Amino acid sequence: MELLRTINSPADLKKLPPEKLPQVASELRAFILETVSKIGGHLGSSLGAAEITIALHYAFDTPKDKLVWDTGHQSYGHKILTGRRERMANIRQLGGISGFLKRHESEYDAFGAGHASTAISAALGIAVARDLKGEHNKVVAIVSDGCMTGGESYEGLQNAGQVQTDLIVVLNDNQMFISNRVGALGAFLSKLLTLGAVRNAEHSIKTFLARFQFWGGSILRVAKRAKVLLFPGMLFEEMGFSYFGPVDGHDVEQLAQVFKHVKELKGPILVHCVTKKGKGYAQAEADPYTWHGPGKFDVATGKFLKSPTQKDPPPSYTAVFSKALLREAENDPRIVGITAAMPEGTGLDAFRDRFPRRYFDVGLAEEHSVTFAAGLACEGFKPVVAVYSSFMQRAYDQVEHDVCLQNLPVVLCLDRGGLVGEDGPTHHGVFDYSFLRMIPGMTVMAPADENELQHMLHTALRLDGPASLRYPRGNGVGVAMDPEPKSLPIGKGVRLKDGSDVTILAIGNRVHPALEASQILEDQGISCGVVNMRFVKPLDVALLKECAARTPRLVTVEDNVLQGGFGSAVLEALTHGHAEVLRLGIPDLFVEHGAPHLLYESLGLSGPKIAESVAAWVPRKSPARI
Ligand SMILES: Cc1ncc(C[n+]2csc(CCOP(=O)(O)OP(=O)(O)O)c2C)c(N)n1
Repeated sequence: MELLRTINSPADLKKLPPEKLPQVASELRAFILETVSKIGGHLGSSLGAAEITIALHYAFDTPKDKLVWDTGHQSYGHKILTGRRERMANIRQLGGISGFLKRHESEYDAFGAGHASTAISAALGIAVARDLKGEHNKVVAIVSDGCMTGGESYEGLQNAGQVQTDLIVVLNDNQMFISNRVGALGAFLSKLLTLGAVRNAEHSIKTFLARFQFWGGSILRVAKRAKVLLFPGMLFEEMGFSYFGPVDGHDVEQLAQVFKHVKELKGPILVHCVTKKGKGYAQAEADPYTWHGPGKFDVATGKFLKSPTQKDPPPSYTAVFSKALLREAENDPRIVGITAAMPEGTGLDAFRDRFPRRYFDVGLAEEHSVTFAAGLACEGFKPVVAVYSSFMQRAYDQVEHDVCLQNLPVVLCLDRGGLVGEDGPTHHGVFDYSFLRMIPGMTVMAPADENELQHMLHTALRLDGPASLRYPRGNGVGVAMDPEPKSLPIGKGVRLKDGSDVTILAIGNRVHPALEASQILEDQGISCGVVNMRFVKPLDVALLKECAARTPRLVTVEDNVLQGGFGSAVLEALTHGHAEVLRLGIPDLFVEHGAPHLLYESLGLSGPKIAESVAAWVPRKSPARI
């Protein structure tokens, strides 16, 4: 790490001669590998973007020039070069730096991210603001090919083409998403590469760069335009961008030169860089899916280090969903499975392998996935859209306008509901109860455990209207699985335990912590009932009133924001002073990253913490009972 140790800001990087940049790249990779191997995190994307990162900071004047990274999972190199090398040791850990980009973390993080396809729009906004202020800095959006499949990227491109301000888009084309690339854009980009365009373009770029200094900017643009038809980037040219590439995204010296030159050009520019995901680590190059976001591993052998876990852990919710969907689909040919670029993450990969004709990976396009499902439902199919809770936020209008308004039987399966952990606030799935329950006609459920998940899927697929079920990241609670799925009564909760002092009304993956809490409370002499409400909507109002009649104190527990969530629904239903209600849930703030159990603990949502809150709220009957 001889060179990297001396780089504490991009200014230090710029002191190096260009021929030293390859060494910086290899040291940067080694550092990223060492960091991720110890604590897990995103790996392949940052390894692949090493040279682009170095060349950008070398060629541009950051932070005055703004780098806007799409998604941010490829930004480890950027963090290391911008003064956060020492802090990488606790990236994604509670109290440590984020695994994505955060404006408050560094002046070099021009725009926060975590969700895909926002960079071009954000960069255009920053560029237009620069123009309005009469300033002259450069703005660069760095977007990988997967993020280009999200509709917002095209919205940004077409607007930038119209505005014609100075904006550089670096397309980092590694031919991979998390999983294999899908979609027509990929086919288009691949065609450019198989035409031998990289080699040809390298030559033409060299001649182009050599001639550049003799041309004025406007002559250059005309000359470039004249070559449009010969150039492979016609799509982008047609959208008003000047296209350069494909460029070898691992030739750091050439990249730095290209960036130095394009930054002098006027108008929107797109530089198409070809890279390899996982570059420099053989295992990651060979299996980019596994190495997209690995856990701890041994760098030398590439072997994953097992953390001490239970001997036979319960299956993950994702695995249970995956299996349950297969069983439903075996019996009903109308079921189709839809994912937005996350087949493995959502468990839809098994469906893909079993029913390839009924499986659709639409790319990073959640909005499209939902309206596409609505279209299928119009024609009698039963679409299951499997998307992470936080990414479903993208498709809110589609859920409301295209699905619910037409009462179409689309099933939204929201994985990663609740606090997801190390990915942090961009990925926590803590808003869906609120944003779904306000839509007329929507059925909103959350299973308490993996067994209930299979029943809820079965139930949702038999509804004559839209439904959502949300379940958490990680393993189930270890309950026995019923051999056959069954339909649950709609809008009905179940009383799990009686109590005479207080009743906890719990939903989703807070049901089992609520049971734990009630046991702790019993030990303290507080008689605590527990209800698994199962449905946020329709809410079991009759059961609520029954509980209120038994114990005048009710506690709601959810891992959704308190604003408008399950507890709010309970309050709305219990008018006219039926009961006093204590609501436990996610407060009105964005929860930081960290291990889920630590986050649940710190927010008072673990079993013991729920018990603490309830005990503090329920008046003691007599000192003897304490
Ligand atoms: C809106 C949204 N949907 C899904 C994701 C999950 N996700 C993160 S990175 C990624 C793949 C991105 O592929 P690409 O842009 O090609 O980047 P690469 O990892 O290949 O560098 C996906 C699907 C996300 N972050 N945001």
